[in-house]
Amino acid sequence: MIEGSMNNASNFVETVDNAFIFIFGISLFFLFGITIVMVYFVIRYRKSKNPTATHIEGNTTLEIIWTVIPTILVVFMFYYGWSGWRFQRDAPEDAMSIKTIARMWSFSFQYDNGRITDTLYVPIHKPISLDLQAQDVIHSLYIPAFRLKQDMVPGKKDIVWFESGKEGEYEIFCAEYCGLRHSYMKTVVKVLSQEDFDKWNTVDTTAVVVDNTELGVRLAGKAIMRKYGCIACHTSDGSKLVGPSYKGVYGHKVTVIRDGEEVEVVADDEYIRRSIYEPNAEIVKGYSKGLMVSYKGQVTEDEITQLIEYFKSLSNN
Ligand code: HEC
Ligand SMILES: [Cu+2]
Repeated sequence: MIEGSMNNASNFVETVDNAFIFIFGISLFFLFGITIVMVYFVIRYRKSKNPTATHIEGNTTLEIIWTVIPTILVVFMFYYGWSGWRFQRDAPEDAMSIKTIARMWSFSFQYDNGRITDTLYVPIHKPISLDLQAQDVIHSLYIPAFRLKQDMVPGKKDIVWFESGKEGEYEIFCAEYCGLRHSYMKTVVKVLSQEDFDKWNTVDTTAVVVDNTELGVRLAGKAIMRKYGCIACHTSDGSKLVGPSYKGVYGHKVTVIRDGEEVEVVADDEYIRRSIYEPNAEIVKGYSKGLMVSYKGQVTEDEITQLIEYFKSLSNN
């Protein structure tokens, strides 16, 4: 167990809170101190009591005092802040690594066994290191209860870590404005006991069961859409978000812009696969290029097949 994680949501709560209280306390002290002295002077040296102003040349002792004391205070603030930050940077070697992906507009978490989720599950009393990757624009992983925040910059590899000492559910936000549906990038981290975590981690929900009933197909499709955050931009009810709705797409004619030219294509299996693996090769007319990133290497062929079945079911009625 890492020092400081005992009963706190994370091992950083103590250091961050101490630095905060220290800085806040000093600021409060000076706010009141200066205000009181100022008010006192205004009254004490008002015109009726002190009609002629005194010319003061300076006072070396005072100058030294008000330079040295604030310098010492600021150095302490820096020390507190810096030591807390250093500690957040150095993940222990035995930390469990979870790949954390941010894209417009969702987070997803990928575990060593290949499992991908939109909620972060972690065991209690175990150091966890999050391997951060932004796929499109700058995002920022923010877990207020853990006192943890780190920008996620495309092309830059950053790692943050934590150890939680308190089971529960804590909010995760994106703290860097990343476009239209930025505020939808919220999810949670669930801190479980080791047994519950192991149980969760062995029951495999990645392989969504497909039976051939319409309900089965829809459940599987919805689960995949949630897992990869497609629902940030697409709906299944016909309403437009950032991308077109899936309703009524399959088997119908779609007007797309390919190499700057408008062409009509039929949305068949191949078209759907291309839309997911090379989304910017053909842009549906009326929508913007560059918003949807390729899901090659993430969405598997099996999942594409399931999605196609799902889209078919949305176009049948
Ligand atoms: C950041 C927003 C965003 C996300 C996330 C996103 N898409 Fe898209 N998608 C778009 C936009 C915008 C278009 C239209 C432009 C284009 O053709 O690339 C589009 C187009 C499509 C099309 C073609 C639809 C049509 O009407 O012809 C399919 C299929 C598709 N997306 C599937 C997916 C799947 C599956 C996922 C998740 C694995 C996903 N998208 C995630 C924005 C997004
Ligand atoms: Cu974001």
